[in-house]
Amino acid sequence: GAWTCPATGIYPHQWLWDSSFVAVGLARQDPQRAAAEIASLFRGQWSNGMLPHMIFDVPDLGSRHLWQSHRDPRAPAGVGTSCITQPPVIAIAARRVADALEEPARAAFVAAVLPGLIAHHEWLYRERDPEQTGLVSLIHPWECGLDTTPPWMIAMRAIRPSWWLRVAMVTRLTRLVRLLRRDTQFIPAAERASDDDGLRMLDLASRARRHHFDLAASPAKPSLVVKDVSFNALLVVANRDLQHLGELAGFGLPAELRARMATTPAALEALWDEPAGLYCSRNVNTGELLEPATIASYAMLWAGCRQDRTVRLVHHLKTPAWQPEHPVPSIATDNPHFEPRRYWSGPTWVNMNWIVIQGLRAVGEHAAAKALRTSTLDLVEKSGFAEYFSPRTGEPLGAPNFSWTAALAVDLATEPDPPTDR
Ligand code: 9WN
Repeated sequence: GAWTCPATGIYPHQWLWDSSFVAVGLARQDPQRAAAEIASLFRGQWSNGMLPHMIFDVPDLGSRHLWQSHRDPRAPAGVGTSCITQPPVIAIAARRVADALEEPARAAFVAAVLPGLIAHHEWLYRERDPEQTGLVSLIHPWECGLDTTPPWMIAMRAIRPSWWLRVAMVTRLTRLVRLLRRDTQFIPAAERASDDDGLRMLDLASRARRHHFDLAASPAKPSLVVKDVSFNALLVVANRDLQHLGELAGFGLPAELRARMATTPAALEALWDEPAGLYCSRNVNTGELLEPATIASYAMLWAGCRQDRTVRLVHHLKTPAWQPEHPVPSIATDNPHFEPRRYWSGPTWVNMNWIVIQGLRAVGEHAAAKALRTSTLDLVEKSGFAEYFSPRTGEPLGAPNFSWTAALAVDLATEPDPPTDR
């Protein structure tokens, strides 16, 4: 059909940033199909502009029960969606697809997707940054895309769970959840979120549902509201690409949106963690930076940041803790939270490597970008298109035949003139 699931079995639905990465790869081989992949994401768009992180395909009672989008008047009719979003990679992908298409298909594609893209970016600024800080807020770890990344998990564990989860934890009924978990039917539990973290994430989502997934309507506590560093850094890149698409279409973006977009680069500097020498996400409710810094920090290279901080980011990236046998680990290998086989707590992910490669190129670190491109392609050649990999051994982990691993490997392998080689 017109869209790609992340992997058969464990991920049978459509995810927002997965399909965006898939379109990046398809743009190299089949731009028309890539255009269809992007266009298909607008099936799920809400009337307030939000592009949801999931569009459901096959009936999945658990997920539909959790979100219940069919009860929300803002959700599209006849399409089941989640009620939260994911990193705004879609405008980045759409620009690449547009650049790959020839006229008149290009103009038709841009005209078709631009209004929806603008509406999504407007929603991000209007509803997720009502206080106009320049940084959008996320309300659930699933929104940041690096779901179980240690800083988010640590912040989440500090929140008092709902009564049902407290009872389940005290009576250790949480152990029974393993019997009900869908993901661990496909993937070893040691490579996924722990049972407790999984339940805490469900608890957070069902609480957000009580407040209609509306940040403005949610009580400050207990809730998790985060100014996420890689989400906002990718938003800066996406804003630039949205601007480019507007130019292709021959009209400027709405003035209010442009004004809000212009505030994000400077606002991101407030996420700098001087002792760590890296950028961190911020917990809005406590005001604290969320330690430890993770691979999310390096997305700032692509967004663009202060020159002295760029130097420190690049320096960190080249240290042994970030350069194990198969870089780049999702957190530094010398961090106490590093677990080489568990999901976003250590493994190497091809989508993050791809983002780091774009960032290194953006700051002129062409040798480092070339080395990472080569090591990423070597890893895929050795271990296949796995969802993630052990940064120590290169062992394939998570789902096999994972779509964005394949798509981004295609992108890297078939670049006609990799900037690193110039
Ligand atoms: C929840 C689909 C998605 C990715 C996320 C990744 C994982 C889902 C899950 O899979 O999240 O959204 O079931 O854990 O963390 O980045 O988009 O591949």
